[in-house]
Amino acid sequence: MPFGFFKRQDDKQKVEHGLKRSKDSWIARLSNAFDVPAITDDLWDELEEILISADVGIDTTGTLIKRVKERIRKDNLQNADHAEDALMEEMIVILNAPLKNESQPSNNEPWVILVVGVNGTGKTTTIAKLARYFQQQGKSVVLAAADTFRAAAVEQLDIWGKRVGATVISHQQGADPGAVTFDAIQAARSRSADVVIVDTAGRLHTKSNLMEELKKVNRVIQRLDPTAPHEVLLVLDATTGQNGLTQARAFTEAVGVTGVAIAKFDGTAKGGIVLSITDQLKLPVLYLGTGEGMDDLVAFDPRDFVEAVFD
Ligand SMILES: Nc1nc2c(ncn2[C@@H]2O[C@H](COP(=O)(O)OP(=O)(O)OP(=O)(O)O)[C@@H](O)[C@H]2O)c(=O)[nH]1
Ligand SMILES: [Mg+2]
Repeated sequence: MPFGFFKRQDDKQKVEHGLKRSKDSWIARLSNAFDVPAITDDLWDELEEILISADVGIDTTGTLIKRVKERIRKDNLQNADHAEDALMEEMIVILNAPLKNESQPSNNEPWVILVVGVNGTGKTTTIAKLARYFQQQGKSVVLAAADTFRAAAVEQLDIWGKRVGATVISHQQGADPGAVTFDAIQAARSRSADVVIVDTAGRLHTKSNLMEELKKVNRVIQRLDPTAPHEVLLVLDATTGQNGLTQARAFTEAVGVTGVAIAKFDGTAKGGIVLSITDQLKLPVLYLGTGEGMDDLVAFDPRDFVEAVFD
């Protein structure tokens, strides 16, 4: 399991809030589409169009429709309601990508979560939300201000650290991100902290020197604890659409992404992107960011998500 993964009581409401724009567009069309007396080719065409408009992507849309058709044929179903149920079930199957974080820290060692992504996707905010979420579970958190590149990045993390009550380890701007990470893990050890979350500078996935720097941070972590990092969390901006897939592939190649957090989910009408990510990348979506506040984070649950879509 991802570190400290648990569902909060209001997660479902937050998912619904995150889906608001989607509800006003493709979700409304989706429920209307099944309001027909029988399953016809028109229904399949309509579904295809709606799912693609939701950013589910052409390939994943094709897979979904194929599997729904197979279910319909196998069980000899004729009713459009049955097609709707079948679509729900197949969406859940696709969203349940296997977890990738297999290693755990040895006794008393902190969990290390490395957070990566391109510029401005929502990394630092997501880290603050995660710190808050872990602290609410009684876990102690150390944040590593390893974005030493952007002016004010350290200050931004400091402010969040104070707000949520997490220790922030930082150096001067321009310092070596590996050295900050090293110090943060050592600090976490000496305080017996439960988890270290490493904030890294936003970087374009196509810039090989910047990706090399990230690999270096990863190596520093691995040298301190061969079981770490225990999670490499890629933060994608929900409004970026299919380009997120390209980013994910590049970061996976560089540092082995184990899970995805989709920030700014409240800002997109194309919530179908989650299906595209889990299907095309076989990476689990672990969290959704549903606002700018520190509690606007949802532990992603495939069934709750699909139920919110079809509600
Ligand atoms: N609406 C909304 N805004 C968000 C969410 N997550 C982050 N933001 C906003 O997105 C902007 C960028 O967030 P940051 O956390 O600074 O992004 P970052 O990836 O750390 O940026 P760099 O460090 O510059 O690469 C801020 O204005 C955040 O408030 C979210 O879930 N919903
Ligand atoms: Mg940042």
